[in-house]
Amino acid sequence: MFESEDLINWKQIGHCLTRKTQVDLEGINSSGGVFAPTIRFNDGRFYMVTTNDTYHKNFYVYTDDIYGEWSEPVFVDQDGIDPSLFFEDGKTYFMSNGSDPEDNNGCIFQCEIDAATGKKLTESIPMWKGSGGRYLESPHLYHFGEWYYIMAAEGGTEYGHMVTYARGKNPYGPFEQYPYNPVLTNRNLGGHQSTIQGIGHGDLVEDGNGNTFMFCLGFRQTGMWQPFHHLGREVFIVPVHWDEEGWFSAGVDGIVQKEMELDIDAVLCQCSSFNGNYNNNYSASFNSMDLNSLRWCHLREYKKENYKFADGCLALRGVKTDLSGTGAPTFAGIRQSEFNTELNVNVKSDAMEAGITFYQCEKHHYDLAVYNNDNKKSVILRLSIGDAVQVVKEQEFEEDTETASLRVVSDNESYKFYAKCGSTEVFMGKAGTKYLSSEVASGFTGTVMAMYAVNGQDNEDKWAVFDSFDWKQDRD
Ligand code: 6LW
Repeated sequence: MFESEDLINWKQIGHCLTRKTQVDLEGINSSGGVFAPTIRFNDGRFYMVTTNDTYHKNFYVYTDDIYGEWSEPVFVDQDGIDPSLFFEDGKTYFMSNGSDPEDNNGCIFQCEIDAATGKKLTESIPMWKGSGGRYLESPHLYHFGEWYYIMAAEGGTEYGHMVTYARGKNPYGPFEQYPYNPVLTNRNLGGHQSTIQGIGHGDLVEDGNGNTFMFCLGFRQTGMWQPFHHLGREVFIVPVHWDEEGWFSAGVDGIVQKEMELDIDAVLCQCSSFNGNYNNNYSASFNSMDLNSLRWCHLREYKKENYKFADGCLALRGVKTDLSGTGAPTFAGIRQSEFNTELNVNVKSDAMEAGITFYQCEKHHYDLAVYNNDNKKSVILRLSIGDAVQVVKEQEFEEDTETASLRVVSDNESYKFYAKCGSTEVFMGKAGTKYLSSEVASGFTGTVMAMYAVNGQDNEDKWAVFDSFDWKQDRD
């Protein structure tokens, strides 16, 4: 959850799903779990509606305090994914994607529910079949002036992605589609014209000063001729312009550009991608992030007994679960949100293995770690790329050395790994960013840079102490 006063600078304020009773991720593969959350507000209450794609159930949680805890899940008995809510005249409309039983083509279905219980009050009926693109998803309904607008994503969250819409006089339609659909897409731009691709999943917002914007997701491929993205999807904002007939257009001629100047009353903004902290240089260290920081990512479950933070150091106790499974290893990471990064950590470890990993999913990650084996302590660089898992270099600790300094430098193309476990720093190797990309590893989420620890048994009281964690990124 992020909040902003200018739609450009964002501050993380919390998470919606923080308890196993809301969503149980045990055993779920990366990019499983919840899909496409939508936030809506009505009558003093915030709602976050989403799909648990592992159990194929649509549900929402709600809160009356956006800075506090969210409710237990309220399930809605309608199929499909990418649900959304629309509130009007005391009615709550629930919509999600699906396929029309008549012709099995994509279709948006809608029903009315009791917002307090999720109980369906009307049948789910087909309301719009999109503009004809594949994978009709991510529906949202709006009411501006005399028209209801239904907006959706088509093409799938890859290079064919696009935003389309239609309008009608009734919340169930019939709807007439925008004559110039897709209203927003970069699918017709080659990488040489824009490395911003995969634009879809639009959602409209008004800034209270008469300006309308569209938020959407997309990704940045690593280079103009490199159709690979390893940072996951990112949030983009583009301006929306209304014409006299009540149609709207978005972006610049329907595309998302890296930056656009907008001279409007309330918000002078550069429309670009941002990741919650719209600053060119990001940094983090134990000076600014203790264990309570909202920015930490863990895998599936945070077993807090295995994490200690004291005197500016983070101590991790490994469990038997390692990075290659779908359990909950001891893991504390931050999302990598720029191509250019440098990560430096010092670690003193009694654990079987402990260090840093650049993690895309169970089968795609690069690990630079201290390994304790039969009284020999060394630093290893292990590359896991699908079924190819290899320790590509091992560097033994020099005598009387207890702490290893690990360093990783990345750019669009590669990660370079270094280790100092004696008198000099050693180059351990390099690995391509493309093998952590969604195009190679599949999935939707981006790379997480994390500290981790693994032990031979679950109850081994062996810890790894990271006494410094210094991470900086730079937007090119
Ligand atoms: C999202 C769906 C999709 O729910 O990806 O490719 C899913 N399409 O719209 C995860 O973002």
